[in-house]
Amino acid sequence: MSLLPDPICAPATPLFPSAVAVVRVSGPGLQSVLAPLLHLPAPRRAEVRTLHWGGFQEKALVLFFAAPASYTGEDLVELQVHGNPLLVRRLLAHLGSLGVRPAEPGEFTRRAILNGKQGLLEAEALGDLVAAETDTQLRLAQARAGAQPAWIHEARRLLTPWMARAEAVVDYGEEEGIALNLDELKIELSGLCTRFHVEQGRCRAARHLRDGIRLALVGRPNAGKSVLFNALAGEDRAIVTDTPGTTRDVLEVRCEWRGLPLRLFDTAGVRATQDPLESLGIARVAPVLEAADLVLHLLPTQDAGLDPALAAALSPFVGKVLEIRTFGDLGTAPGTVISALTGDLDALEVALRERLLGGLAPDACFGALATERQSALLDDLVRQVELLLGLDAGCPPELPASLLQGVWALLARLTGEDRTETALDALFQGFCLGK
Ligand SMILES: Nc1nc2c(ncn2[C@@H]2O[C@H](COP(=O)(O)OP(=O)(O)OP(=O)(O)O)[C@@H](O)[C@H]2O)c(=O)[nH]1
Ligand SMILES: [Mg+2]
Repeated sequence: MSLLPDPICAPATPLFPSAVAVVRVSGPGLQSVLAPLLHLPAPRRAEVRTLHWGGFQEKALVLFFAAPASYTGEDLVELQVHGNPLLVRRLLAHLGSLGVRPAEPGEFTRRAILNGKQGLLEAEALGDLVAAETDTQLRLAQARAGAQPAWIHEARRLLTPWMARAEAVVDYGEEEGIALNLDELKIELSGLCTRFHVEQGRCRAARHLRDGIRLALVGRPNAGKSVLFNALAGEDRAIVTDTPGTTRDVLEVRCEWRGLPLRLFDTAGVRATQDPLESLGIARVAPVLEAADLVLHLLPTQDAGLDPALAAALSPFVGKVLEIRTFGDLGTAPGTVISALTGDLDALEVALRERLLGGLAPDACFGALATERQSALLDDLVRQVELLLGLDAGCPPELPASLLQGVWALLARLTGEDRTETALDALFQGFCLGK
């Protein structure tokens, strides 16, 4: 029985009318598989070939990457044809008749990982790169796409000699009387633990940036919500007047403000009212608060207290409410004071960084771990190292050894070197075809 993977193909560009479309083929022995359609050029030399099939004749620019020097580690062919979706579908169907089956989403990258051409962390970064919607998200993904984080290498270098000893302890400890020097181990691990904590902080911040921040603007009528909404969005989206109760519907805009990817929501001013229209607008505020990552409660500097209706609306969400004093050009108040009208928003930037990024600047998060999977494993790593640091001298010698092996195994899961298929399955569910 042959264990060779079957050849796969997919469009690597969207199926829309465009100048050029790219069809990718990967698999072993593509020279002979594709022989009925074309004679492949020498590896890495772009050459034009006329492809004939089913009555079509298409001039294609052909690139051949011979195994193992390719994205997937297998023979890989890229056919650049005219960007007609029907043409691409016909070509893919013909490839099917040659025994090349359609690829699953992410299958090219899956093969790249299985062939050791790509690490799991880099593949996850690639997924983020394709999905990024703002400059920060692009930079964040690019910083991770290039290489494995240096701190993982450092952790491995530090742990390697200890791993050998741990194995000896687990295998022969009892008979041979071998034990780990726990004090020495703890000294080395405490530096590592500090580094893991730093990475945890960067990771928490990076996740906010990667996922985007749902930010709701709430306050009494005329608190300056819509002016701030427009200022953060960088466009004149919301109507602003000095009539209280101007905004009725919830307005939403996606933007990046000072490096923060935001999904901003402007809402109706909350107060007790008899006006049926205004009440309808106010009824729409609670679901926005519910779904928000962070609620900015805008309170004008001249206000002494809260309208009871507003206080009641905010009370279920106190944990995620940040108070911002508006109208800073007309008065002062304790706390974070801004004036959206004059563009004085520096205090808001500081407050958002503090609250969401643990005080970090967005670009300090570049290269940090950022997916849910990575973040959960990083937390597990910290817990495992903290368990080791908490061991006392009288513990059985196998305990530090097996905890140490646990740390090592978690690092391998993080980088994908343990080749768990479930991690790959989860990753590629979100991938597009041809990637
Ligand atoms: N001087 C000054 N005026 C402001 C400031 N922010 C808003 N305003 C003015 O206050 C009025 C109300 O601003 P909006 O942004 O529409 O207030 P809102 O909170 O959206 O009000 P509703 O939609 O009615 O709930 C407008 O005349 C704004 O120009 C500020 O920082 N300084
Ligand atoms: Mg408004």
